[in-house]
Amino acid sequence: MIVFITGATAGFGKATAELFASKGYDVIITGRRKEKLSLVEEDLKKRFKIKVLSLCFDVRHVEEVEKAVSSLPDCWKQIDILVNNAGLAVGYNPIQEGLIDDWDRMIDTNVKGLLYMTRQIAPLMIAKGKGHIINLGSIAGKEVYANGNVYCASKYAVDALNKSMRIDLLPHGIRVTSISPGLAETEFSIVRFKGDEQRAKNVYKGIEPLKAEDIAEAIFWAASRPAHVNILDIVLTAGAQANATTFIRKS
Ligand code: NDP
Ligand code: 8X3
Repeated sequence: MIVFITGATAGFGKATAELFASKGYDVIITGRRKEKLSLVEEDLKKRFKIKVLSLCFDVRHVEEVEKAVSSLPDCWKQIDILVNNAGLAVGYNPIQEGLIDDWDRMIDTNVKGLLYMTRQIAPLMIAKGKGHIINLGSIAGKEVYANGNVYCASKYAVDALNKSMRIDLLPHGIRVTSISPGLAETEFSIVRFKGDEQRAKNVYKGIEPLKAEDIAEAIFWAASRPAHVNILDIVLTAGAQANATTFIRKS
């Protein structure tokens, strides 16, 4: 079995690659940071004795996505599961102060990148007559919060795409699942706050957030249900989080 995971140099993607590898899957991992990608590849090969293929590209660039997928040897094109995970939040401004470049990065990565990947890989699954696409949504794609504006909009778009691609792909035996986590501690907030580690830490202050491994388990559970079971959406939060805006923080 082959699982293709975008954004596996850190966070959920890396933890998901490790979990699938530990279960004997061969994995295709991607990301833009070549060194980190190579380290993950070496580590997975060493620890799990499975096959690993790493592809270094930016999901925002359609030509890079097309080249990466078309360059796969035929045996690697037999993809069983695609995890559309690569994504990010950038900035935390009210709409009237938003930076256009931040908006473009989020929309181009979270929405267009996911579409470019799906457009390349869904036909390979259709040719096999089966497959499973797992999209990383978010609690931010269910409810909005102050200053979340464009990030929330990008994840609402993922929610809509998840529902609509499920309809389009149903006749082809392809299951489509959304995983929609709340606060989880990864590189996410460091990226959102552009390297400000203290500000990133404050996001999780007084809370035990979800860990990348929790999300990996949800992804693996959805992917490993028998063929007659279709998991539409898993929304999961930390124990101290009730919805997008309600938390209990210990002082
Ligand atoms: P991380 O920042 O830890 O990891 C993000 C991954 O995405 C990295 O491997 C990064 O790799 C990759 N990535 C980002 N942009 C691109 C790009 N343009 N092209 C290719 N790869 C890219 O974040 P998380 O693991 O937390 O986030 C993973 C997904 O989960 C995202 O879609 C995020 O929106 C979503 N999510 C996160 C939550 C959280 O609280 N952490 C909660 C809900 C959803 P590289 O930099 O090497 O390219
Ligand atoms: C990430 C979770 O609540 O920071 O998608 O938007 S949140």
